[in-house]
Amino acid sequence: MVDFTLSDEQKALREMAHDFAVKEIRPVAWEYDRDGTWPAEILRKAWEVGLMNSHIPEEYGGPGASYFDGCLIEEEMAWGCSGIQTSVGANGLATSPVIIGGSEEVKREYLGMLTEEPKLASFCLTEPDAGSDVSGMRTRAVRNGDKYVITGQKCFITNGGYADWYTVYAKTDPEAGHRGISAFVVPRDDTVIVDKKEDKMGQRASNTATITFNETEVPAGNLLGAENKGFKLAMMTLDRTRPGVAAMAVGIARAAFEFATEYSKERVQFGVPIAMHQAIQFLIADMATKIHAARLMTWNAGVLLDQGRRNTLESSHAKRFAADTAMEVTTDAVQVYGGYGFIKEYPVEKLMRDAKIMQLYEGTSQIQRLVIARETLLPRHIEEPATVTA
Ligand code: COS
Repeated sequence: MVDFTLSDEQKALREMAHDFAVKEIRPVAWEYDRDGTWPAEILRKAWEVGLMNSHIPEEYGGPGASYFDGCLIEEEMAWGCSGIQTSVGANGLATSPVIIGGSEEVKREYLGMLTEEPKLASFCLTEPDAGSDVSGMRTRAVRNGDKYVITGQKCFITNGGYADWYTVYAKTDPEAGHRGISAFVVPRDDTVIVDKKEDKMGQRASNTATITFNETEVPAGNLLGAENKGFKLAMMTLDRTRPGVAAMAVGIARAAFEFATEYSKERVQFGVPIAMHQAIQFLIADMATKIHAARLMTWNAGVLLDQGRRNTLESSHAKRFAADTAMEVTTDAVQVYGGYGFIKEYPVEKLMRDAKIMQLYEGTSQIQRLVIARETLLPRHIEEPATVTA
């Protein structure tokens, strides 16, 4: 049976996340955006109430929330501020490969580290010359006895400047393309250098850094999954995290939609509130439909994961549609505000800037279309175990 009704527990969870966004995030969101303030205190509070690390299983000290429940949280928190939620949620991206591929010892140590204290971890895949083309990465990991030595540079790393450990992808067989990549857990030490904090268009409260690994040594046991299977681990991770990004995009779009709707009832032109004009009504109607569709796609992609099914296609549908929706809806919200929408004193210009990254990170809208086209034209039947531990 298909039923979109939330259970009482899910309603309570959504309400809790919404209250947090109202009380802790919204009051500072525009100020943090202006100043690029690192939201340390908000991260600590989110950790305390269980809105961080939601996917870490209970056996490692986490709340063990479902992917669907994660989507409910991410929409509400991003409604508050998607930059702050990007920082709150980034542990989910870094821990997913550990949950899928880490040994029991690695899970206990590194997932435990995040649940015992409000610490951070970052996902290091992208490089200056390897963005969409993951297999073009140059970072190397060389086995040396019972260690791997990692050397290379990663960029656009969310929370990179504040992370205590990193999930790092590196070439272990440089001649083998995507079949020569492995993933590792790398604790931060003196050989891990934070090179640069980016000054971004939007999501300015989140930290985005360049990280250099300078002959960083990790125990061989920090390998995630099998050697040379890191590409698959990255793709399985993105299948699991893209619904959360889609949920955030829905949150941004909803925030813009609410501001625009309220404004359209107050702003008077030609003697009536502009909401009385069909030109505005049609903009509002299209926003509402797109947000509704994006949320349903997001929920669908999350539910499939909770059922233990591969959701590559649905995850890309949701990410692509919700990200494009966030961009379109925030742009239209600025349009509803007219000239005022372009002014920083009004709320929607921040949302339009924030929305842009949704079409870029965790795979651009073009990469999502590429995945959708491949899955549609040449459906793959990948046998995907729940974990890929060697
Ligand atoms: N789950 C499991 N395995 C997957 C998979 C998935 N979702 N997608 C691909 N694979 C496997 C394939 O089955 C194939 O396996 P074999 O080695 O056994 O043949 C392998 O991975 C390579 O797949 P493919 O040929 O599709 O790889 P490509 O390099 O052509 O394309 C894209 C992969 C472009 C889709 C991928 O590189 C990608 O998603 N890029 C964007 C990266 C991204 O999101 N970056 C943002 C960083 S995080 S902020």
